[in-house]
Amino acid sequence: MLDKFIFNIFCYVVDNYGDAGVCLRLGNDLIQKGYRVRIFCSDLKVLNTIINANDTIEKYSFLELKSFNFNKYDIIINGFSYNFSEDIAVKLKQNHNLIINLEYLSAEKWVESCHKLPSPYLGLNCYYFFPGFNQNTGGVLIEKEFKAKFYPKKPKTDARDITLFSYANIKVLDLLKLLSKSKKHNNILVFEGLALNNINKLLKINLKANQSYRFDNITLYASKMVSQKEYDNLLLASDLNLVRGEDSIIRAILCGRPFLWQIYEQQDDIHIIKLNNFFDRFIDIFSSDSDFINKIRALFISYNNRSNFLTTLTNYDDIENEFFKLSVKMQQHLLSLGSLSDNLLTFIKEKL
Ligand code: TRH
Repeated sequence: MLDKFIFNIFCYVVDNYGDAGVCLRLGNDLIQKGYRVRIFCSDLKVLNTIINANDTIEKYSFLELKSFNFNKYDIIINGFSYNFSEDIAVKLKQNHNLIINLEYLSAEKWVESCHKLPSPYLGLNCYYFFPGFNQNTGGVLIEKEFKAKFYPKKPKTDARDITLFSYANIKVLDLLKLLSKSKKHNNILVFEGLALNNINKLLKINLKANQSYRFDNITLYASKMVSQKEYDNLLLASDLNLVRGEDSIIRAILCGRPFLWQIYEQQDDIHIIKLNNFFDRFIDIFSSDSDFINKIRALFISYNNRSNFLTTLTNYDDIENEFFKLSVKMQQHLLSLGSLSDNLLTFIKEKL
């Protein structure tokens, strides 16, 4: 039924890579499902940093939006409720185009009551669509290709492979101290940009991409940013992933491996409320694991610089096995929600 339709993703990049990351991932997943997809991006440089070598998505800049002629077979996926101008709205109104406001990921309860509601923006044919962590939301993006690459993993006995993608974060130092007490050697891949700058500042070193630095039982390997698929593969191959925004955290969960989330900071500590809601949603599902989930919650809160819990832990080794088991449960739960792209396509078919 959707064969003749073209998906147009409006991707307004506020900051960092997550906005482009989510839009690119959704676009590629729709292409895999046989649809034609165009992406209009406000920052093609950001998009091009993470785009994969074989991606066939059609790319346009935001400037091109103004002169673009949409027809009735265009569906608009408006990434994160971008306020596009009235002249664009007039064109979309003429064709009665379906517009989906794809929202930010949040585990807050209110999301469930707003998911799929009409959005009154400029009188357009527009609906909210919320990713999320239970059946009352759109779920998260799960590409078939990603699922096929998954393999179960147990922690290795002698070494631990870790990826580090963070913002400025003083608590990375506490984490390194904790890892240095481990019986295992820690190989940490640090990505260029905010994560590497942070490490350099904390350790007073000047590590550059393709260089390494060893101290205690830790070796840091600095890396340039890689394509999104390469990044996903690195997460899959690791024993612990230190992630940050909404796209990398979902990948980390889907890998079924332990992870720590440095959540994107918002005013008035809203991000800490979101972080707590995230754990609440998992306690809703795995109530018998609530003690351990709360321990991991405390770890995350501390990693986000709201407590000193990290310094009270004697050894990461002590929690690693249980953390692996919990991570697999979280992964299985997300998989059970079905892919956001399928949930979205079902919704679109209802609305056309
Ligand atoms: O880049 P981010 O910090 O983006 C953030 C969040 O999305 C946040 O929710 C949003 O509000 C804010 O930006 C404006 O983190 P995130 O979401 O994890 O996105 C990173 C993307 O970059 C993700 O798609 C993975 C990708 N990536 C690569 O492709 N290659 C790399 O080498 C790395 C480290 C990441």
